[in-house]
Amino acid sequence: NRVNIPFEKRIELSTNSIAKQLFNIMATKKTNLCLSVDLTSSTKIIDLLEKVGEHICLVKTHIDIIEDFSDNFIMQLKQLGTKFNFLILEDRKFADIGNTVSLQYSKGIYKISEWADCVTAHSLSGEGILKALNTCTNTGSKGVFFLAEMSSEGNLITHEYTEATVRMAAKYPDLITGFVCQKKETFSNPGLIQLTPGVQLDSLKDDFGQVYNTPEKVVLENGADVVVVGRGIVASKNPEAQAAIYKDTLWKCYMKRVSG
Ligand code: 6AU
Repeated sequence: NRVNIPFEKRIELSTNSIAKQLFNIMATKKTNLCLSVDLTSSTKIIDLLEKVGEHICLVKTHIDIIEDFSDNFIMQLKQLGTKFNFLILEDRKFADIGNTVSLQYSKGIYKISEWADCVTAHSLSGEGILKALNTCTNTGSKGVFFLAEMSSEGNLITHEYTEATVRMAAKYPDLITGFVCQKKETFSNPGLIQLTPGVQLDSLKDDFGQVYNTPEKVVLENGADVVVVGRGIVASKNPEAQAAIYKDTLWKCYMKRVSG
């Protein structure tokens, strides 16, 4: 079972270079925490990452919510990634036809393909989306977290949709880093990474349908490899201390999972 294999053993089972790097970072830094920096100020994002960079394996951005975006921000973000050894996931959730996605990925103001180690994408519009992302040239290695399930209440994803998504991903072993999903049964390939959002220690839901689980539930029961925490850290009074708490709690759960 993939969930019982330690990250360092899963490196060689990966066929995507970002998955290999991420497994390696998690194993060496001893953290499976992904911070979702859902802030609208680039200076606030940089300040926060200076404080919490040591605790995370991955930072997740929504680049289109930033009000003072600049190329300098990207440069600083990349520098912090090198300094603290974390990767960057742009949570763009591409969902259009392949041709449009290839433009959204590499053009416009954000030029995502030039700086994001990996991106998220929906399977809704079909395989063309993966074909497009695969064909687009970028500067280094790249990866895709494919959305197989969502955390929000009343989402329209069915079991059949999830299964078809996993089958679609299997055709692009070089490109797929893993799945954004909620359950360990969703896929079995130990070379792929389960990225699970919807985690908070102090809350069960928000006002817009987000559903939260505990670290124990998502890592031990539901098979999460990398856990996404946003407001649990970002909106807390002391993000630095909170990040350390999430990191320790999540890592303990992972250690229990692979040793038991
Ligand atoms: O911890 P939160 O609720 O403050 O933030 C959760 C983050 C948000 C969402 O856009 C994202 O995780 N997310 C995703 C992702 C990562 O693709 C999928 C999903 O099903 N639920 C979800 O919340 O930035």
